[in-house]
Order: sequence, then C-alpha cells, then structure tokens
Amino acid sequence: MSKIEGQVAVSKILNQLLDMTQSTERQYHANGAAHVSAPLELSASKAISSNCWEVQQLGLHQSGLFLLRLGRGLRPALAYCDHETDGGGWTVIQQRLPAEPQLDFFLGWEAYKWGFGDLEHEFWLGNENIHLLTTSDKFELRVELEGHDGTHRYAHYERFVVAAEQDQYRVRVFGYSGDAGDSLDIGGAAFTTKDRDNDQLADGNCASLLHGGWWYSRCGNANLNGGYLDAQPDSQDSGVFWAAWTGYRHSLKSVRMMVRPASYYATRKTANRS
Ligand SMILES: [Ca+2]
Repeated sequence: MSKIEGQVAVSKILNQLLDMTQSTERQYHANGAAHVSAPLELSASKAISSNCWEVQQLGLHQSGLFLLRLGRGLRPALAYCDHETDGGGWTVIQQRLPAEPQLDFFLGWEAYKWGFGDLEHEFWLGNENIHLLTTSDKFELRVELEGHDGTHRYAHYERFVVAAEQDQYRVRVFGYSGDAGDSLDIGGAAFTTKDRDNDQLADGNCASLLHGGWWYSRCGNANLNGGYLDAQPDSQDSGVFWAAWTGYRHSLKSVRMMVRPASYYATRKTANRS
C-alpha cells in the first residue's frame, strides 16, 4: 500500500470510527458537538455544529480542530476552524504550506473524494465533506494566497457550492471581490483528477497536465492543488498558481481555502451600507 493509499484508508477508518463512536458519544454529551484537540478529545457541548460558524456561535472562539456533523445524515468530520480571519467562523477546506516533505496532491478520485493530509498542515478536506458542507446553507468562499516574497492577497466569493458525486462534484462560484483578481471564472466546472477526466479539454486531462485535482475547465486560471514548486518563476506551468495575480508560471508559497455561511457576509454588507 502506498503512503497515499494509506492516508485514504486512514481517513475511511477514522470516518468509520467516528460513526461507531457517534452513538456512544451521544450518551455522554447529549448531541455532542465538540472541540477536538490532538489526541482526539471531545468536550461537552449542547448543540450540533455543522460548520465552524456555528461552532463560533457556541462561544468557541479559539482556532483549531473541531468535530462537525455534516449534512442531513450528520456525518462526523473533523475540520480546522479559523476564528481569526475577517470575523472568524471559517471552515478551512484546503491548505498548502512549505513543508518537509511536501504533501503530494497529484492524486486520484478516491483520495480527493475522502480527503487527505493533516488538517493542521497541508490537506484537502474531501469533496464529499465539501459537498455536504456547502449544500447545508448558502456559503461564501475565501481564498488566501501568499507569494514566496511574503506578499499576501485574497479572493472572496459571495457564493460557493459543490454538487454531489453523481454530478462529479461540480462547482458553482461567483461574486468575486478582493485584491488577488478573479481566477475562479470557471463556470460550472466538474471536478477532474488524473484518473477521472471531467474537464472541457478535448484532447487531454487537465489534472494530468497540471499535476493536481481541481475544477478544471480548459484548463482554467487557478491550480491550487497543483505541484508544489519552489520560488523560481517561469519554471513550469503545473505549479500552485493563481493566474490573475502572478500568472501561470509562478508557484505560490502558501494557499488556504475556507468557507462560511454567506448570511454573515450579507449582514456585514448591509451594515456597511447603512
Ligand atoms: Ca479532457
């Protein structure tokens, strides 16, 4: 078994364990939503949280790992909550960072479906989790980018929703604002991995060409799950790029994608107007 197959297997086992512990945990915590710190430690709380915004509403304002319940089936999923950026309440769905060794994101459909990596370092939360999360309410997306020179930019989208696997985890994303430029002008692109080609490139697979798994169109202007390259610009065009900011041949140093119920954003916009 390869390291990645191992990670996917661990992720599946974790989900099974969480399913198994769900009934037991209910006995102890009466609907337990819980702050989780490594090692897994569930604290008592009265309500179920289906995203990090709800966690914050419970008065838990410290960033870290939390156990969420996703979708109508209340599927347990660990997630990292960012309670510091722009009002907090963000559920982080992806992160790239300088690491040794660097986590490989050039993976297949199953890996992207279930998620992989370390939630406090580099990871993909999993298309199944992202789907359940973003269809439970209207969600906004924030993409944070850092160049190798330490410059930070961000892109905010008013709406971000990922469809079910039957629809190839198709994305809808719109309502850009920010200072990084809009590189998610991808229409309703389906998710593509090296072993499942759902892109609009007739004579190739964008995931294979760009060394990632993503909502590729033909192939698109963002490759946040691409190959982690060093600071050298113009080296390759399969790096972690956000073309609207640094072009196709400049791989970024760190990236984070996170989501939050859009009602918060709408409330704030109204407040700013008045
Ligand atoms: Ca294709």
